[in-house]
Amino acid sequence: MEEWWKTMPKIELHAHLNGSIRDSTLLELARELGDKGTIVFSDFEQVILKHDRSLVEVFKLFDLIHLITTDHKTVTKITKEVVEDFAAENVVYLELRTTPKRNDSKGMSKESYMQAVVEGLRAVNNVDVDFAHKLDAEAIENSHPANDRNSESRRKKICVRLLLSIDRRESTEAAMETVKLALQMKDLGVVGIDLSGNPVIGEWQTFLPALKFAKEQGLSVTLHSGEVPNSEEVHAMLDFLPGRIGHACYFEEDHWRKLKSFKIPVEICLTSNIRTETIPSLDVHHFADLYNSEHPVSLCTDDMGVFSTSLSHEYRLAASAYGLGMKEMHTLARDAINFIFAGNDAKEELKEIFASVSKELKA
Ligand code: 6MZ
Repeated sequence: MEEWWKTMPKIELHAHLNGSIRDSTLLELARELGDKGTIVFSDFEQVILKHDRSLVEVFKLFDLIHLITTDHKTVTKITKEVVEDFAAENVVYLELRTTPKRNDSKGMSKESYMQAVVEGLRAVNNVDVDFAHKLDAEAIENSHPANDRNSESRRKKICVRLLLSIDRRESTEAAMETVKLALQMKDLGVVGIDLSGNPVIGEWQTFLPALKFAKEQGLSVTLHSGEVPNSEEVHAMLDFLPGRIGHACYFEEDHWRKLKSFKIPVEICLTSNIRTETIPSLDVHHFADLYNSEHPVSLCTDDMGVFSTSLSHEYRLAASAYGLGMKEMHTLARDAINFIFAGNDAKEELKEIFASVSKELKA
């Protein structure tokens, strides 16, 4: 059974790059900074090794992660590893989100940070990464002779698209800079914008101009919504009609009604919600109601490093908590194709992948 959740094809729509860092890499990077005297390693070791973190502690850990991940080479290494880890558990489509960071003292601009991310996608070598548009995919296929369409030994492939995150600490101008960068990087697989960061910080009105601009320019938008109680903001976010929303933990009756009538898909992060105590237990998690009312949902990891999880684990967890079988879980994974932000080519390719597994399940 364990193996089945790993081998079944899956789609990941809500994964933060720097929340998905391997513990071993985080420890290695922290140790290096400790040796250089930039941080006191022993202070951070405990934080890294702790696995049951509250929402407040999670954001403290992100501050540490950001201290550690300030050079381009590290960003490239993390990106490469994260994509490899998702591919290893048969994630066939990954929408990876990250906050472009500017760090003048390190000579890092938002653009150079994103270039380092793209370098990381190019550096993956144990699986083919289709991250840009058709041309790149063809170039990748041609570069591997084993990959011709008739070959039995086709290499594993993962389709990766990028979302640029606006951090709730940012100003309107900084958010706008991120959206402009996303537009500039469309040919490198950037398909949308995410609004995330500490949910008790920042005002919706600050980000609205940049998010509106993103939408007008044809970028898809997903919003972290309802991670803390904030009824007015949730209403404003739903009225914005984002392509998807993440979490939806502190939703009230009228929010659910609106969400369902607008049919906005929800990115569900079970382990994250339980660990951060935004939902007390799986039996009262809104996944069950949304699933039963056939509202579009997709299981996601959020931060597989920070929460010590994997997408396979999230599927196994949902199957056992809500009594769902392999066929239902396969359908759940497949139906996420309908709300990925990539275009029709990627959708068609994914449909083929899932259809071949459906046949096996029927056999
Ligand atoms: C809100 C979150 C988050 O962007 O540096 N992030 N924002 N809620 C969450 N749920 C617990 N998990 C991660 O990845 C790390 C950043 O993603 C956002 C935070 O802004 C965090 O600093 P990147 O790659």
